[in-house]
Amino acid sequence: MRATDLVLVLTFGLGLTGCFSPDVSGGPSATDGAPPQADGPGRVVDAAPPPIDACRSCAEAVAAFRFQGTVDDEIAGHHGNQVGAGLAFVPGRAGLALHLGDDASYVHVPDSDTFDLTAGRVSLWFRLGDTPTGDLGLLSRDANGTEQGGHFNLRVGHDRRVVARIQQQSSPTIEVYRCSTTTIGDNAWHQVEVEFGPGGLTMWVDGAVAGGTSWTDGGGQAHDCAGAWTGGMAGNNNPLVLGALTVTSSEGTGLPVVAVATGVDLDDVELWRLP
Ligand SMILES: [Ca+2]
Ligand SMILES: [Ca+2]
Repeated sequence: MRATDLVLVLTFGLGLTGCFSPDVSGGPSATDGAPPQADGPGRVVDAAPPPIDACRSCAEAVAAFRFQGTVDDEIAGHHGNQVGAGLAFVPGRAGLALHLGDDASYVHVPDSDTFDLTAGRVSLWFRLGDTPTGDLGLLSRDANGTEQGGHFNLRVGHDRRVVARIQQQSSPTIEVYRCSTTTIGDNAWHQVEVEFGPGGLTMWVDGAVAGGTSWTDGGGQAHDCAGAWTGGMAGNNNPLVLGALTVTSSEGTGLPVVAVATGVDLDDVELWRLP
């Protein structure tokens, strides 16, 4: 186990059940309950409420989870599996949202080669509820270490800052973070968007660029949030997990999960391919 992941294990051990809820709209979204409709090149419109910002040059919708009573993908059949008995569908920002009710329940989406985005965009909406202390895993396509390339995860950190991490198989391992400067402490809907690839790595929270320069994890280790990076998710054969992190899992399994986002509501999780 790498030192970084060991720190994360320790962090999660202290606060195993985190949760929050996301909303993705800064880009292409589809209207809840209706099939996605193209609105210009590669864009899908979210009818209500309107997206915070427009999709930045998206080329193709890869997956979209609206949680209208299911954990199905409405783009290409990358349907999720409900793990645990604590998931529920509750009134969300548009239609229903997914509520993560306990520390053993999350969504597991089997791996797909179409998730191996060289240039891509991940976005979602979340709402913190009665969340425990510790990290709250929003989305993870990760595993312990970096045996495979392109590991990615997105969380609300122990300090309630929004943090994205991407890793690359290398020697030594390349790890690049993006982190918000503001903290999320309310029970309102927030959107996080991350774009990666040749155009660089950028994260937006509620439409504003997340401009933190460093983030200290729950284990006390500081991480650079301003490093340049142009890699993507290529080479990653891990499942897509929603509502937890998989930073200690075995490659390709998504197990075990940590930092389950207990108490968080999630909505409009979207993956896009960028040109
Ligand atoms: Ca929804
Ligand atoms: Ca990893």
